[in-house]
Amino acid sequence: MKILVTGGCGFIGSNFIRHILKCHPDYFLINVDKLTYAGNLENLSDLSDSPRYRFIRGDIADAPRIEELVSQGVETIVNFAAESHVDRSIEDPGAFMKTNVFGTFVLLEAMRKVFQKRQIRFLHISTDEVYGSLGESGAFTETTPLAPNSPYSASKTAADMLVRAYHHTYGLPALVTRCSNNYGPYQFPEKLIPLMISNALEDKELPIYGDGMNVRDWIYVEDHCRALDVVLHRGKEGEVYNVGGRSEKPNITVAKTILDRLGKPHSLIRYVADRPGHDRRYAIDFSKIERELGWKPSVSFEEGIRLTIEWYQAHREWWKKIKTGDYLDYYNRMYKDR
Ligand code: NAD
Ligand code: TDX
Repeated sequence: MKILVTGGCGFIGSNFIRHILKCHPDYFLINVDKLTYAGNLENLSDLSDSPRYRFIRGDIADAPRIEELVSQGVETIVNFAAESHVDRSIEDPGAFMKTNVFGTFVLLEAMRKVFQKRQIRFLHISTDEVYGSLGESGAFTETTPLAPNSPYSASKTAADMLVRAYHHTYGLPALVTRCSNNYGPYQFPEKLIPLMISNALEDKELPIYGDGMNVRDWIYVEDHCRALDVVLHRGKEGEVYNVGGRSEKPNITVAKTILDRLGKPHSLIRYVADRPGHDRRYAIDFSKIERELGWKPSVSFEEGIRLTIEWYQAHREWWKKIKTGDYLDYYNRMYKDR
């Protein structure tokens, strides 16, 4: 199979590319990535000589470029490309609309031009954040009304709705997955877990928003990649599949777990002003994908966080290189005097 992956130089995309090449020895992957601040060629540098992998620098919002790529016998498009950080969407939402909404529209239009002539499918990678925020109990199912609260989640919701409309109106063969918070190797250190690990390793403060009791449902990235593999091959077109980790944790527990495992003091934790509009709790009901496609998460939080901490300890060069220049400007804007 020939797969066009978008945003493959980011965190989940790079793990997915490695997963697919390992599990499907006859597949060929094209990775189109704009290389924004979050895209990093080093995430896939081990594949540069692979005859089954090709990297192309490009923007999913560039329609002629995308049409040309899709015309090259691609059988599946897996759309990871996105602006993905909620805090950055609060600071400057424009790029989120351009990539997440307009970029998805460009991909769907390219699909519309070819899907009736040949076999092609579209797998859109969405997020649990489209459902909004939960109270103390309950979990998001695929039929939970969409109620996004941040510019990021609003842009992801708009993209989901475009995918839905293209399937409904044109019969375009598309599937959507909505996953909870991923963690693992190659995650950009602006997100909670890699930020906490790398700051702790440098004996820097761990900034915790609000009261630290916001809850996320953590999933190890390899489990997410396995779910996408299953949906890609056996999912039903027009359907949405929730993917979750069955690992709900308050942020403060995550921070303390990391400090304990690294033998660092809890005094490194600093409570800072809350994120505006901060969603309180996410939890995923993944019984549909479990029942229909036989997937469930296999890595416990304890195991996943151990593997992740070990990876960041062993790859200091990777994140130290990132935590310079523009990143430091961002970090100071976000956290200094907060
Ligand atoms: P990331 O920020 O690490 O990577 C995004 C990648 O997309 C980068 O390589 C970037 O260069 C590329 N990109 C951005 N704009 C582009 C454009 N216009 N054209 C081409 N490439 C572009 O993000 P991630 O955490 O790997 O998330 C990947 C996808 O999964 C996103 O769609 C995100 O919404 C979704 N998702 C993420 C999580 C999570 O916990 N990280 C959970 C659920 C869903
Ligand atoms: O410094 C921090 N301190 C803090 O308390 C950061 C960066 C985060 N937090 C909190 C905010 C959230 O409650 O930790 C939690 C996780 O934050 P992020 O890592 O920024 O993730 P989140 O906002 O939950 O969104 C993530 O999950 C869903 C991804 O970034 C999205 O791309 C995905 O769709």
